[in-house]
Parts: sequence; C-alpha cells; structure tokens
Amino acid sequence: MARSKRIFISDFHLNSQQRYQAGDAWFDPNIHQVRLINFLNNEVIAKAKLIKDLILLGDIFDNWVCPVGDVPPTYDAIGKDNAAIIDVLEQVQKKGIGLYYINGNHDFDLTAEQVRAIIPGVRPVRSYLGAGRSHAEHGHLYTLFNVLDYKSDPAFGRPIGYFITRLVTSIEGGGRGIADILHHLDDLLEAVFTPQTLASSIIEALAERAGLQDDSLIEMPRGQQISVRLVKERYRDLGSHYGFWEAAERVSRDLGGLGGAADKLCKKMAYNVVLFGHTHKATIDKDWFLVEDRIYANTGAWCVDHAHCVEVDQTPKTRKVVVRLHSVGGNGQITGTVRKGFD
Ligand SMILES: [Mn+2]
Repeated sequence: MARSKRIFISDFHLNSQQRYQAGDAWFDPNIHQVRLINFLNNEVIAKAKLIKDLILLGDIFDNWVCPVGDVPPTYDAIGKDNAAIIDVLEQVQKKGIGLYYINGNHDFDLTAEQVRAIIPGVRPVRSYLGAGRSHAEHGHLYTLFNVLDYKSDPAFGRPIGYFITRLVTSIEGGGRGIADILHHLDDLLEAVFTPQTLASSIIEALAERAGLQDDSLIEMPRGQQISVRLVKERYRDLGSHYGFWEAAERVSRDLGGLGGAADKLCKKMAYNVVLFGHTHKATIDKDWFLVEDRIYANTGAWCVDHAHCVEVDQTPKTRKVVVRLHSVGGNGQITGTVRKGFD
C-alpha cells in the first residue's frame, strides 16, 4: 500500500519545566502529554504504512507565555523539558514518515539549525505544499498582532502579540490560553480602535491590569530588559504601517479567524486546499461562494480540552484529494471525523 496521507497537527505550546511548575504554561503536561504521545504512537506510528508525512504546523514550542518578571525559557530548555515528546517524534521518523516543522508566532525565532539540533532529522520549512494544490502554514502572517514586525522592532522582529502575551500572563487571574487573551483584547478594542493609538493603548491597559508602571521592566532573553514605556513607543505606529483598512482586516483575523485569509490565498495562488493552525479553533469547510471549490481546514490546538488533527489524502490512482478533520479524545484516539473532498 502506498503512503498517501499527510497528517497536520499544531499549537502544542510546549514550555519549560519552570512554567509547568508555575502553572501558567498553556500546555499542561499532566493532561496533554499522555494524549499527544498516545496519538503519535497509535494513530501515526502504528499506521506508518499509510502515512507519508507528519507536519508540525507551528507554535509547537512557546517562549512567549511567561510573566514579565521571569526570563523566558530558551528553546533548548523547552526541548529538554519535553524529552518524552521529542523522543516519540524521533520514533515517527524511524518508521519512514517525513517530519516537517513550520514556525508559528510563539516560536517564530526558532532557527532551522536550532530545531534540527532539538529534533534530529526534522525538516524545517516555511510552508508545506503537496497533495494536489494544497498549502499549509501556521497563519499568523495574515494578522496584525502576530505578524513579524521589523518596523516596530528592527532588532528582533517581535510582533506586539509577544508583549501582549507576556503582559496577559502577568495579570493576576488574567487567564491562561488564547481565549483569555482574546477576551482582554475584545474588551480593549471597543474603546481604542484607531490606528494611531491602537498599540500603545493596548499595552498601557494591559500593563495597568498587570500592576505595572511606565518604567516597570520586562525581563527579556540574554539578560536584557525593556521598559513598558519603550514597548509603547516602539509599537506606536503599528496600525499606520498597514493603513486603516488593511489594519482593520488584519485585526479581524486576530480576533475572528483566518477563513477570509484562506479565501484570498486560494484566489491569489490558485490553491484549492489551505490549512492553518494558530486560532486554536479546529474547523473544516468547503466553500464555493466566494472562491470556486476550496477547502479550508484548521488544525486547532493540543494545549486545550479537545485536540484535533487534519489529514490530507491523495488517492494514488485517481489523484483525488480528500481532507479530513479528526477529533482526538483524551487518550489520544481518533473519536470523530468530518470529511470534505473533490468528487
Ligand atoms: Mn499561533
């Protein structure tokens, strides 16, 4: 039997032991690790003869979720502190499955060299093309708060979402996970949405909720620090970099999802299948209204109650492409499937 299936999973948000112990990491090893490892063993490794590639679709490692008073973990530390998962990813490859790594925003500065040192054999890529006219990437590049931003931060390109995440993680009872971040933003944007004040108002309000002043310092990697004031100054022009309408459209993707970005991409690049992660909202739909016959699927997340994976299969004989969104239960077994195809 030919290997024809590509399996996509994303948004593990693996963090360091320090963050697991502090209880503010999004990935909870006590609940999420056994599910992930069982899934990889039973649904990927055990079915290796059917599977061509396993694609990690971004935000696998996370050094954003860390309160401002602590130094964020290095990628090496995150790798070491999740050795059991890294080990299974190596086993996947030993079964002849290609393992691909695509950066998300929470691991945007993890280099190809670094990821190859942490997961030997992995293939770092910017996007995954294959099986007909299908395209997969993390999806943050279509947003405003999470797109790499070398205009505001010429040295590192950190999106403002980096500081939003650090601040929300520092708010007492501020919550844990993307839904809580969106809750804070929703709340703030009603008051502040003009491009001129967008970024600085968000930082100011979140800093206040975290009990910080303008001259409070945020601990950064490599012994550096940055003040709240400097963050506000750096990102002040964020909205105007894109112009009002483009900024508004991008913010709507930050808040509401990436389906519209998938439509645009299909039109521009003539794809018929687009996969994203990033939103933590698993979905699959086939549309023929705005664009002719396109399938958009989102891989959801593995640091939440209900995990998902997306499978793209191309029947070797007919070359027909089928996309399946699988729900994954607490023990890592596939518990339900929604199928969309071109027949
Ligand atoms: Mn993301």
